[in-house]
Amino acid sequence: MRILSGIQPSGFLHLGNFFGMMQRGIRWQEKGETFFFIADFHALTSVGDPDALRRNIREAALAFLACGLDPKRAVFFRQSAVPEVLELTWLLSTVTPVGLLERCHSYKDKLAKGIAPTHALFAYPVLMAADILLYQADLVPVGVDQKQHLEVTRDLAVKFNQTFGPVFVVPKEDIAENVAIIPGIDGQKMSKSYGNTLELFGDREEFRRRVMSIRTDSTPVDQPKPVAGSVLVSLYRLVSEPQELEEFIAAMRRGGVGYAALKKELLSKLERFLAPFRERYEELKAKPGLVEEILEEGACTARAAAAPTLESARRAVGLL
Ligand code: AQP
Repeated sequence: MRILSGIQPSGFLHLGNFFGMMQRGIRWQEKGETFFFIADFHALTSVGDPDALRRNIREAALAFLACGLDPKRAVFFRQSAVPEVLELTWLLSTVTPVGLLERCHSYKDKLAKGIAPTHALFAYPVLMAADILLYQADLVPVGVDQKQHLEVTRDLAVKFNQTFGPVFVVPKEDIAENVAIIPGIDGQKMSKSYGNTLELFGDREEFRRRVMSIRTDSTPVDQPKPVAGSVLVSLYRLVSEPQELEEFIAAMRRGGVGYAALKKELLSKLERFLAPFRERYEELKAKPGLVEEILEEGACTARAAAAPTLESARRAVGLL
């Protein structure tokens, strides 16, 4: 079984990326043939500063490796190092109804956030379909925000196969309900472009400040606190033992503990959880050239895997 997933270097990686995709994707290393990529072509739709993009790419690669991606088991590469993906995007575009792209929530959300309505942003799901179909992936671990894009990928694979013959594996999504949407400090989906993230490897003081500014209601210290819909509980659940979670929830229900104390308790569990990853991150960061070497080697393997698919697709449409 081949498992593939990607991450955009559109900013620093955060807890939502970790629990929504990275952690689950990395677990597949033990069981299948895994491909992970840094989606730098995709990031061009939102990052306009070349230096920022270069920095983000390196940071995303470091973060993924620090979180446990093992380049000996997984193929790890930059999307743009396999330019075949762009040719496949074009071939898939020929079977992509405009209406299908017009219905994509992510496009509408990004416009609402003030991102310019470029063709690249509009065509993003076609490139994403090419990312997946090029490697004949069976399974794609993602957060729920990518569900619709996965449906587009499946639609395009089926339509292409029906029109030109069986070229593509039709992939399945791998979404885990308990981590489908990790909330950010304001309660919305944690997202690089919402400015509401808890970064995995960012400045520690800023991390503390952000945890302490997580949105809560104004229940007084002595009163019981609502548990349903609480961002504190949603995040605490991810990084604590069941017994600790029970005690945290019991303290909220009892009252007598203020939000500041609850946030400090959450902070300590987050720090505990992230400590080994942060240590590994610092080690990797200190090794010049290592990340670049890993990505280059991954790109060679990825290109070799991509070539036969592209050839089949070219042949199917009549280009060979
Ligand atoms: N809050 C989240 N909860 C669960 N999963 C999430 N993912 C992202 N945020 C959450 C999952 O992480 C993977 C990589 O995401 P991405 O960086 O490629 O793009 P994204 O989903 O658009 O992430 P952001 O942070 O929201 O980026 P921007 O702001 O640039 O759009 C995906 O599998 C995603 O589901």
